[in-house]
Amino acid sequence: MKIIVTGGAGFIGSNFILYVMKAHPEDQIINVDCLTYAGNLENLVSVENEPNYKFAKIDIRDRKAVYQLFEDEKPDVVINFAAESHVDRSIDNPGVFVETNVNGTQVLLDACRKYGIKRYHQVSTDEVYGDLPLDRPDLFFTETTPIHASSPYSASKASADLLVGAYHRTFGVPVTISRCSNNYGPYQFPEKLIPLMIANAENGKELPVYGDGMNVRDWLYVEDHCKAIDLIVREGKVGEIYNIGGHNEMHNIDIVKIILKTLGKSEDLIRFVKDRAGHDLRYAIDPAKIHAELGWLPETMFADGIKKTITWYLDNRSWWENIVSGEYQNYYARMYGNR
Ligand code: NAD
Ligand code: TDX
Repeated sequence: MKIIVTGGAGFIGSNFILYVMKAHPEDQIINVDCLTYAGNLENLVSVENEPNYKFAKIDIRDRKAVYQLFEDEKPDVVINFAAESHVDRSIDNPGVFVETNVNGTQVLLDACRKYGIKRYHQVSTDEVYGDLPLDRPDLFFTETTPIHASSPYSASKASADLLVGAYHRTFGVPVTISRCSNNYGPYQFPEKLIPLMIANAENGKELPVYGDGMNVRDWLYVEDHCKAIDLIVREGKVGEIYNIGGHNEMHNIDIVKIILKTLGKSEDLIRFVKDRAGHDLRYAIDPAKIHAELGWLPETMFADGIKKTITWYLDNRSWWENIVSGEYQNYYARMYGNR
């Protein structure tokens, strides 16, 4: 199978490429990524010289370049990870989220329509469902929960999902969509909660917790997400949406405390800061469908996954130090300077 993986230089995309090249060495992978601030080819040095791996520096908004790639490569499958992915950045500057997440998705769908495809898979998020109240632990997102996005990021991801569904119904493009909860693991950019807190604690900087720290996220180890996507692409039913999550809900403050404890640092580093605008209270996925239909279950318990993740960041200091010492400092000052 020839698979185009868009956004393959980012956090989940690079974990997916590393996973799939091990699990299915017979497949050919084309990593399509325009290398925004979040794209890092260092993640893929271990496979960059493999004969079944290729990198194409292409922006998914660039219709001409995308069409040319389809014409040259004739892919069987497209898996779209490429996106602007950080909620805080979408509050700061929503425009690029619409451009990449909505218009970029449409370009890929048009290319699939024009050149034909066996499967187009859209990597979406639980954030398209909005949030759940903190005092109703009995409620979960299912695939039929109405779309109800809160941030410009989640609105752009929800819009993309609607386009994907429309291209299936109207033009018969063979699509699937997955909506996953919060991922953690190696190669996550240190603007997201877990790597940001690890990096700050290691550098003796304050740990900025939004609001009262009681918001709830449902954490999944990145490799479990990758396995689920791989399964959906190979065995999932065309036209279907699959929720992915491992019933692992945690308050943000508890995650921060676990990180500090594991690193042997003081809780005095915690600083409660001004809340995120429109901050979603709780995400919680009901993964019953993917379990019943495809037999998927998460394999990594949070206690093990967070240890592995912290160890990875300690062992790969230069990977994130290069980031936090560069252009990222301007972002950090803008986001946290007056908070
Ligand atoms: P990321 O920000 O780490 O990586 C995104 C990648 O996309 C980067 O390599 C970037 O260079 C590339 N990209 C951005 N704009 C592009 C464009 N116009 N053309 C080509 N490439 C472009 O994101 P991530 O955390 O790995 O998320 C990957 C996907 O998974 C996203 O679609 C996101 O919405 C979804 N998702 C993420 C999570 C999570 O917890 N991180 C959870 C559920 C779903
Ligand atoms: O400095 C921080 N302090 C803080 O309290 C940061 C960066 C975050 N937080 C809080 C906000 C959230 O409640 O931690 C929680 C997690 O924040 P993020 O890591 O920014 O993730 P979230 O907003 O939940 O979105 C993530 O999960 C769904 C990904 O970034 C999305 O791409 C994915 O779709």
